[in-house]
Amino acid sequence: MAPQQDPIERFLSQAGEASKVILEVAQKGGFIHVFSHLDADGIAAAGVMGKALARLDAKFRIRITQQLDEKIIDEIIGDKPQLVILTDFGSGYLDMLQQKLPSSKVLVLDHHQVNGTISNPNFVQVNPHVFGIDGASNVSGSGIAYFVAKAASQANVDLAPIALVGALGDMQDKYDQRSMQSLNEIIVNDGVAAGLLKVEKDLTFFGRETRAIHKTLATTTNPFIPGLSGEEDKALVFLSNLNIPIKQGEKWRALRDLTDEERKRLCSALADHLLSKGLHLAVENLIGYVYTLTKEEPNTALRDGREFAVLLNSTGRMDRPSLGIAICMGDRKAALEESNKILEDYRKNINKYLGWVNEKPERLRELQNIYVINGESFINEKIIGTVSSIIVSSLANNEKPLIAFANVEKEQAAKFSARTTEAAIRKGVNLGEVMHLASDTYGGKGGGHNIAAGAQVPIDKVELFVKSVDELIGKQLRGEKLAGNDNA
Ligand SMILES: [Mn+2]
Repeated sequence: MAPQQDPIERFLSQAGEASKVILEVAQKGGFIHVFSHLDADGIAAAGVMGKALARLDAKFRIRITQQLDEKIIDEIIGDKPQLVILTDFGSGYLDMLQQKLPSSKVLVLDHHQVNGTISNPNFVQVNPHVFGIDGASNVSGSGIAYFVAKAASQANVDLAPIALVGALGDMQDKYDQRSMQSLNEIIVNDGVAAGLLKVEKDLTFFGRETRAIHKTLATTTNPFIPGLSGEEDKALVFLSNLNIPIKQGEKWRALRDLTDEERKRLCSALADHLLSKGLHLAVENLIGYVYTLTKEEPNTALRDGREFAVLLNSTGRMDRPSLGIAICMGDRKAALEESNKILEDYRKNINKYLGWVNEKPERLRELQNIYVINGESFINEKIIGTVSSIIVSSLANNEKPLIAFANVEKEQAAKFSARTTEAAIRKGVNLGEVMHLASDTYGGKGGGHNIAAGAQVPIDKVELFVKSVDELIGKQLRGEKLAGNDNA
């Protein structure tokens, strides 16, 4: 199967096929259902698709769910849509979808690993993995939605910044100095050419648009800065020693408010500080690409791509995804004000959960090949993924994946979130494969990416599942092939 054509061209031509289906159904006045995933990327994907459909005067509705299961598919069937569009999920469930939706038109716009094959001619899948493009780092759900929207109408190029926000939400900025590559790079270039994005090198600390500088320094964990990370008082002293004022009148200054000269002073002082602690590698992580949405108001979370992503994520996790979608579709008044409040509550929750895990050492168990956190019914199952993403970067052994779970009481199930690092990936770990296989064995469902994956498992199978994950990861680390792997 030697591809004659460039993978990117083949991907784009498949996006063109999907756009034809949308145009056809919209023209006939057909009813379109968009289903998308609950995280920042899923919400951005739904927003991109929603805007594109609104521009076609299409009849549509959008629903956001945490996962795709048979119950949700049954609800879709009940509404008899002429077209179902799945964004940011679907590729893991091709068999179930085809079985349940034999006669509807279905678009699967997903970047997760593919399970099963498509035999129904009513199904069109746009997934980078099919073309040998890495879906974990080269395009996200929002990006795929963007390429389909752009194929439908060139006017949708103004959605490039939203597509980029989704990719940042999925942490696809993992190339040199946090740059983007492949399909994501095309999105960035589109946004820059349209005058909607500015890409520049700066300190990549989170909160450059909205957070007081000393807080930005104290909350930065990538890189971790000993003596500053987690210590606001020391960050204040550090800035004062550099003669960098932290306030302008009554207002706290954010990183974006620094003059070029102050910024240089801060960078070199931070570099010296890290070098004095022997952290040569961390110095390289200080500076990277930052993505500014130039049409957004300064000092708002929407101005910085990474902050925008966190805001979208918080609306989903706090059960208000429609706010996030409204923002992606252009709403800036009530929706923005409200989502700022949601973001604040979300941050409070995360801090509460991190505090809870740290309160007792036994809440972070270490097995042979993995770490395990049992969030019981204390950690909200919708936020367990965020909690594991934060904790995995602070673990003593960064080659051991972290598996965290919380109870979903009304379904008598546990929701698992698995996270690991590039170091473990290089040793052969693939969490998507492990979560898929182990959940399959114990009557659950799971899958995802090599570096981040999830599963839902019946509550009485939790211990067996954890044991199985530990063993499967062990096999991957020893270079053994896992049985039953049907991934492409
Ligand atoms: Mn995604």
